[in-house]
Amino acid sequence: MLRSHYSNEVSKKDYGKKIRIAGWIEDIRNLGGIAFIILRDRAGRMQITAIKKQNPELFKEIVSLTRESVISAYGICQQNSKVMNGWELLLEEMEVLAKAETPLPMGVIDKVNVDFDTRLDNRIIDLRRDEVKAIFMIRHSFIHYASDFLRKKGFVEVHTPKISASSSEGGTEVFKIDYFGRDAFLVQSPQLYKQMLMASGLDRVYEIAWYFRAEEHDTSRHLNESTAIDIEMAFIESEEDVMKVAEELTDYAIQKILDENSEELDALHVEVDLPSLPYPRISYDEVVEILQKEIDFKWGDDLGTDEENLLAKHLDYELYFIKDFPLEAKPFYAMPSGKYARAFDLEYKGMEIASGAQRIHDYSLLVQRMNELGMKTENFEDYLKAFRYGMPPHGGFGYGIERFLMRFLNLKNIRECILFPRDRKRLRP
Ligand code: AMO
Repeated sequence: MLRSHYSNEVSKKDYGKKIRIAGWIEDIRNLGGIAFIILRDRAGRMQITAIKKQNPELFKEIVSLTRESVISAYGICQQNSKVMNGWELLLEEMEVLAKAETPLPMGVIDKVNVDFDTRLDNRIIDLRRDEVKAIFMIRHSFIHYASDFLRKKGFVEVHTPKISASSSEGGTEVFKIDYFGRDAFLVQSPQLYKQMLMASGLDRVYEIAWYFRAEEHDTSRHLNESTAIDIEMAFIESEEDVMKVAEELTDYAIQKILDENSEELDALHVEVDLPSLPYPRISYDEVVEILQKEIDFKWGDDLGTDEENLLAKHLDYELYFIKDFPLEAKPFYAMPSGKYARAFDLEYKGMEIASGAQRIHDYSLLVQRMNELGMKTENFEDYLKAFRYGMPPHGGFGYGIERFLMRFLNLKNIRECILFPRDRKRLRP
């Protein structure tokens, strides 16, 4: 290997021994007879010290390298309480693995503000910055701990098709593609498949899913390609069983991130108070009452960004459920209860981060609802078939990964939370 230690793996027992480190040159301070090179790897930074008279050729080579060039350096790991980490590498050998072109399209450590588009256009370099990398390390933890939680609760990880013959959420917000001369769609969510799987006997499934949505929104909270944690569970008594999974998953993941990612949270200047369980439940009717005190809002109206923000201002908690929505506000598969749907949204600081419901499991009721909404049932033959041969009561949710991160890390734009965002304008890199 081109490295024996990451920067954070060196300990007292390595002092006085030869080690090999590798990474990107962040900075070079050449004082004439001695040079200090700051090398960055995934775990942090470390100092390489090169002394001219010990090896003039090597000294010349290292001080002439451009910033962000990649090297592997070998030498003695020497204790030095005055430098970062308490040690430095006294350079004996070096392999230049890749020279970086100059000038860089954007700086890595410079404090000058780079605009967001330049950052996204140069995302690979952007990701070298601590506060950007931190988002993706926390994202990695969130998905890991959410999966960990679900597996412990008996959920089986599945992967369902992303190319489908019918649209999953109804509506027009689908990307149509040419599938060997036939029309096909990129799925808006795994909704139809995860429900179908409830008739398979797997009982509890989850998917770290891709959503493709051709919505025209150009906002700070919408992506055209996003990821979610989707779950579906059978034999539930009500949507409360599903909400319990959503809140416990959130609580578990937040606790774990607080334990494991303190460095990254510091890099992002994020302080989090762990909300206590259970998260408050507010009915849509209560929301209407609160909103009507301030704005013109009728029962049945959609909760848009402005309404969600206004509501959040009236509440003194950060994570809460809104439940019992008007039936019309929710998709065809949500279980009706009079004029309400047995559906919920999980809100985080005034933004929906997850939504779910108990579903209709009775075939005739499902067909009736689809007819009422003017949907063509012949386009949903495979989905409907799963309801004809023994479909247990079930429910689930879709939990937006970027939405969660955006709120958890107090980020202003959802595009910060996905490596290569896709929005109406951006199809590159
Ligand atoms: P919904 O459409 O509410 O429900 O999506 C679920 C969650 O996914 C996230 N999300 C998005 N994030 C970023 N950009 C988007 N364009 C976007 N659209 C959705 C949100 C949202 O709460 N099938 C149902 C879920 C279910 O009932 O199981 C569904 O897709 O965080």
